[in-house]
Amino acid sequence: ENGDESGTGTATKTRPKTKRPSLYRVLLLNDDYTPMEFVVHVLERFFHKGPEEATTIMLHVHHNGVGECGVYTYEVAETKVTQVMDFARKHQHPLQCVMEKK
Ligand code: TYC
Repeated sequence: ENGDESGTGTATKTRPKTKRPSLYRVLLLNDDYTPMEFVVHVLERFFHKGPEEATTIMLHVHHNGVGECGVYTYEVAETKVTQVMDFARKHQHPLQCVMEKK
């Protein structure tokens, strides 16, 4: 009967609920046309990768079809996807970026 602040007579616990946010992977998809250097630039600019890790991720996507750029909460992941898709479109590259729940 503790922690029932509004006094409904309900037995509640005082422990504050800290629900952890769901996490989402942001992925790049391979295609035949986007230049490798452009993909490396995207990974550096939007995902804060250094040149070495960016190149490793780009080559992983090139060889495997898909690869992870980072893991974020929903709103951050959604923003990354929009930023990458807008940047690719602006440069007329078919690069695709998507998010998936972990
Ligand atoms: N396959 C592309 C090429 O040969 C390079 C590339 C890598 C494209 C990763 C997209 O997400 C990608 N130019």
